[in-house]
Amino acid sequence: MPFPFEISATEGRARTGVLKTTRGDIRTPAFMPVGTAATVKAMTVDQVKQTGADILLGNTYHLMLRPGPERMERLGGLHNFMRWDKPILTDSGGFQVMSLSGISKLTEEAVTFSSHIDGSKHVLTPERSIQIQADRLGSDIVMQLDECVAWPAEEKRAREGMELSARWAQRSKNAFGTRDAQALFGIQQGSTYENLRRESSERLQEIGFDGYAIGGLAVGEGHEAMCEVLDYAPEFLPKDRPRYLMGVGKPIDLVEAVYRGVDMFDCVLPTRAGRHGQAWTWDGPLNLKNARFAEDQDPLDPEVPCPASQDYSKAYLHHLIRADEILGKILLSWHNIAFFQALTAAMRAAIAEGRFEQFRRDFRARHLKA
Ligand code: PRF
Repeated sequence: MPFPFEISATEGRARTGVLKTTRGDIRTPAFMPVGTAATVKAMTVDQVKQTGADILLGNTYHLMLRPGPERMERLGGLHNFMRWDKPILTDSGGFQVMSLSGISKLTEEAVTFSSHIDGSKHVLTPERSIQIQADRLGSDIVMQLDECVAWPAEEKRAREGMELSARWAQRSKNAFGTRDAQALFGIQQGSTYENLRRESSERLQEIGFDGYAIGGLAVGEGHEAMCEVLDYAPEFLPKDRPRYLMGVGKPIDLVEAVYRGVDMFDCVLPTRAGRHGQAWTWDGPLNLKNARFAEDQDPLDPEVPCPASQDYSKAYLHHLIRADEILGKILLSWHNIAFFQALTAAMRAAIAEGRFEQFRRDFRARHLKA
């Protein structure tokens, strides 16, 4: 395994530890801010670093369309291009094809799609996705190409997607080979079917990956249904490798997933919500557009170690958002990313100190009270 994963404490199914990469340690549970187009929207990499993020997520789909993988390689890879020297995990592209591109065609061989930018036609195979991620972008953690079946799905359809993902897992592994300084993660699929999730996990483990993701969740099934799948899905994966729940989620989703044995997360929520005037706090989400903040002199959260959280009044943020000023989006994105990092840091500390059960109870009581 290229990257040791050292679990330092557990409480029930929850774990805390460190994934040690050549570009630095990833403290788990970890939240990865999303840097879709080689930028965490509205933030400098120095700001992102200050929030305590150990790793960013990048997207094959976006970067292969613009600026293009070969150009990216000539420019020294994604880290050099965007000036981020810590680890980067890249998603493989299939999920973004399904959610963003025009007409797409899925066959055993590849996914063919037209660009959401200019309509141009592109083909992504498992092998090409690995080549773009590992060799052109220079990603530290590479994801296999998979198929995320839409929810709800009948079992037959869910099985097809799981089986195609398993065959693409093998092709991805063959294309990746073994590397010292880069990791490859497999992706469990199977929709809401326990037998499919189990079979998916077994097939991935036979191939052997450096880490394992849980895909196909947070696609419309809702928090309760997702938690029901997470009651069993992480347990099917190896205890000694990191488990990554893709595209999740709200703070309550993170807490409940960590409780069930998940180690890593990514989501556009903090930055997207920030651009729309929503601030996430220990007391839940706040809509800064709301007139009740017009003369509120308090900061968003004096305890979140971030200038955006401590130094600006809610009245000022309310004004910036109402006036559609760029700074409003910047400050709320910054605060939200800092809050998500504070949340994962608090979970790590709680697990390390054996009080995660209590943390979860307190969090639920405070966060859901509204
Ligand atoms: N597969 C991949 N990326 C993803 C997902 C998936 O299932 C999801 C589902 N929440 C988000 N991002 N490759």
